[in-house]
Amino acid sequence: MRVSRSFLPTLRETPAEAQIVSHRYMLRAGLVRQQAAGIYSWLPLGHRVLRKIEQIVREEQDRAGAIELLMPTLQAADLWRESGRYDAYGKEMLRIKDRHERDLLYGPTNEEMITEIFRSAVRSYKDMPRILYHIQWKFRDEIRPRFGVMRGREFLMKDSYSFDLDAAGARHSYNKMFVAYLRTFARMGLKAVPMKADTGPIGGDLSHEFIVLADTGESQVYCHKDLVDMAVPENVDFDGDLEPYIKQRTSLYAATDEKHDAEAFAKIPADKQLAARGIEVGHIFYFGTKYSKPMNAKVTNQSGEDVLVEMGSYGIGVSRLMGAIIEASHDDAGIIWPESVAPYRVGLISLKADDPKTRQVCEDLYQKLSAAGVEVLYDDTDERAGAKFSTFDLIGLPWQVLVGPRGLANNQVEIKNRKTGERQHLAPEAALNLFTRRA
Ligand code: 5CA
Repeated sequence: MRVSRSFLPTLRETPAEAQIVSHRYMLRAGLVRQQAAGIYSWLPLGHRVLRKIEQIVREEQDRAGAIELLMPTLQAADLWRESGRYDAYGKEMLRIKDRHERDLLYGPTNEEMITEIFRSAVRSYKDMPRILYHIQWKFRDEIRPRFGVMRGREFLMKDSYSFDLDAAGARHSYNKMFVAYLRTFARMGLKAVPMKADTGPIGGDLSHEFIVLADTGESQVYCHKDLVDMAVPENVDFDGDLEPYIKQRTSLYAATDEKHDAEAFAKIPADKQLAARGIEVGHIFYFGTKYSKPMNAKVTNQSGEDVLVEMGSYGIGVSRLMGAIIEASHDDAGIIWPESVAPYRVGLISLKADDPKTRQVCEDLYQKLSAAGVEVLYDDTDERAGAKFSTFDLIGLPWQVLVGPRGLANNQVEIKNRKTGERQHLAPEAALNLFTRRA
């Protein structure tokens, strides 16, 4: 993408309403624009990051055996009357009437709808177990939307739902999502710790929140320090026994405020106690027959008996993750994107757009990098170099390639690593090789 043809509305001033660094940088780097309290447009750069986060979530869901579908944002109130949650959900639910005066709602979550889909299609143990998921916008009329996309009213969620014949099967599905989540967050450069959590309006009695530690987080959490840097499971057989992965973590103390047990926490050696703030990026629930019972979702088991399906649900805050990643990875100059979610991998910066040689080398690098599949944002404008440096530091692409007449006099371009600040001076062909030769 050429900056001269792009839509990158960055801001020089720090918007007064933004209290935390991720919100400030998201507005300043032109990732999002607020349209109403807790409701955002995703501008081109932010949209690219959102799609990348979504894709990592999708790949790890698929790897764990979950199946993607897509449900609508609007739901019929009658469905929620079946489970009893239409009245129970309260003011957080956005209720709408259509032209026929029928009650609709903008989905805050999808347990009812997925249970309806499942019960209408599956009758037999032969089609079990299954985990279904979608990545779809949700609306919750939060009383205090804040911190930008962290606590929005409209937000993007990945929500999965598992269907099993019995409690043991449901536990295995829960474990699958538990392990998939560890991998998902690690791929985004995040250290997310699973912690015992409250179930709130979703219900059930087994639940973990996945928490990214950050001083600006909304949750107060307590855990054993060793959980923070624990290695992420690799080469997992999702059909095999997953309990060891789970036990390795749940045998150490970790709980959110609501589930905190001060006595148990005090038993952790003092130097391993961690009381901190954190961001909830995921939340998983096992709630058995809470929805299948009122909604009469039954299947025939191997013995020919009709049994209620055992269910769980598993959420990831896809849009919230963008804020969490920035909270975890930034400096005073701006965002530092991990390569896996960066909107572009390389920023190619022309230091003198009207110099013919500079232009020629930039154009050549841009063509060749693009042809090799490297995502490049090429600043071909005649803006002064200093302004370009600060914009590129702000938007945080992992690599900058600086091309100008002074370097080219020695046949060199400069490569800057945004994270380490390291600079290398290379011939243009060597710079090209650096990015096109990929493991
Ligand atoms: N049905 C279950 C699991 S699919 C559910 O809705 N769980 S939840 O309420 O915990 O939400 C799942 C995830 O969505 C949370 O862990 C959080 O990361 C994200 N989330 C929840 N509310 C918001 C919000 N207001 N703004 C941004 N993200 C949110």
